[in-house]
Amino acid sequence: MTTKNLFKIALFSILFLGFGACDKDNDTEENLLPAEVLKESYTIDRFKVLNIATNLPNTAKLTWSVKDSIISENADLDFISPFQKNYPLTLKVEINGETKIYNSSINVTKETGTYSKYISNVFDFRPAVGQFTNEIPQYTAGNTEANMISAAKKAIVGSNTTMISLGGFGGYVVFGFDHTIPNMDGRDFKVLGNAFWGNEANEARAGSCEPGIIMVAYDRNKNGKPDQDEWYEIAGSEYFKSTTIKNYEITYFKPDASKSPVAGTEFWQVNTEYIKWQDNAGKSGYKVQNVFHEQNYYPLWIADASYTLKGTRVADNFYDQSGEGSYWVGRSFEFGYADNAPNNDEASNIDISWAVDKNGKYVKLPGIDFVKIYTAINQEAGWLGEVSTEVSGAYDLHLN
Ligand SMILES: [Ca+2]
Ligand SMILES: [Ca+2]
Ligand SMILES: [Ca+2]
Repeated sequence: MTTKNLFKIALFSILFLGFGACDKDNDTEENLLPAEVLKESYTIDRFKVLNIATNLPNTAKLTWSVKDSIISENADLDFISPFQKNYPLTLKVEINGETKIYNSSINVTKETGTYSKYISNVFDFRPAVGQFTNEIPQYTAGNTEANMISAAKKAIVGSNTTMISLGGFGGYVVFGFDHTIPNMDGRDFKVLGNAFWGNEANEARAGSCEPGIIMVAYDRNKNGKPDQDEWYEIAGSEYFKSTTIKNYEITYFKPDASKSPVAGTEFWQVNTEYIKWQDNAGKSGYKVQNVFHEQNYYPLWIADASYTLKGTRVADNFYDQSGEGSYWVGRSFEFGYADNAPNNDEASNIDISWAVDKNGKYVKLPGIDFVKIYTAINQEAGWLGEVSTEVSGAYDLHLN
């Protein structure tokens, strides 16, 4: 045998034994946890979600902590912070009676550029029929839906806003922010409207309160837009009550211009059979045209002869406080709705932790990127007209 061949055999043996040893190690350590699960450190900008995936067996129990606070018990960690700061991170993994601790850190850096705490974009706008529809924002002949979404954007983006009206039940707007609003302890963002208190000597926390349902979305797939499966409803104070109707649907029909107005008995009733509506509970009727608003109440950019809006319907909150039809007030709900309390009231602030899934189960979102608001009430408050949610902006309570 040549020296060269001997060398080859020796090398082969070393490789073979080497692999053999490796196999043996794997056999004995099969139940042991890997030496490394986390990187030494992570870096993420403020107001951005860092996702750390572990790929451990799903029988493992994970506990994520920053110092003494447990921040998650999920397989993946979604971490977000509004502070430029370094966080020591600990992951405790328990499996088959074995426990292992992994240490890392998260370095939260200041973003380049400047975030706005206010709404940065409007994605969709479709009001219900209403006495302010086609006026707030203003419709001009030939406007398309895209034009009206731009008009809504002009009204509610940034700090210097005006207002949009969502009309009656189901009318909605969808907007977003240029960063993720983090879900911190307590309330996280404010929705601005035009609610105000009435005569507080008669009743406290009642007045022009026109509640809107708030939905939130976290941009989990990071495509910059809200996808259907990313939406969750904020379960406000009325959510679990038996008087609240889930999956309510209402269809509004375009007014028939050839039909003569049917005046009512009250001075303000110009046409009591103005806009026909029909709901998914088998009820139908007409929305009244009043003397104070002469424009068409049906969105003029919608060519269809009818359209349907849906969502959670909350019980009527307006009543005639005067007893003679002259003074109507709406009761404010305790928490979790838009345009339900004055802008300086705590009730206009929303906690992302109130979000629930379709089955009413609370979900834990790291933060939110998008908000949808729609009118929650299907009520005509006498001469005041339909209860309609107004939106005049929104902002992140954690960004200063
Ligand atoms: Ca929160
Ligand atoms: Ca998305
Ligand atoms: Ca209002």
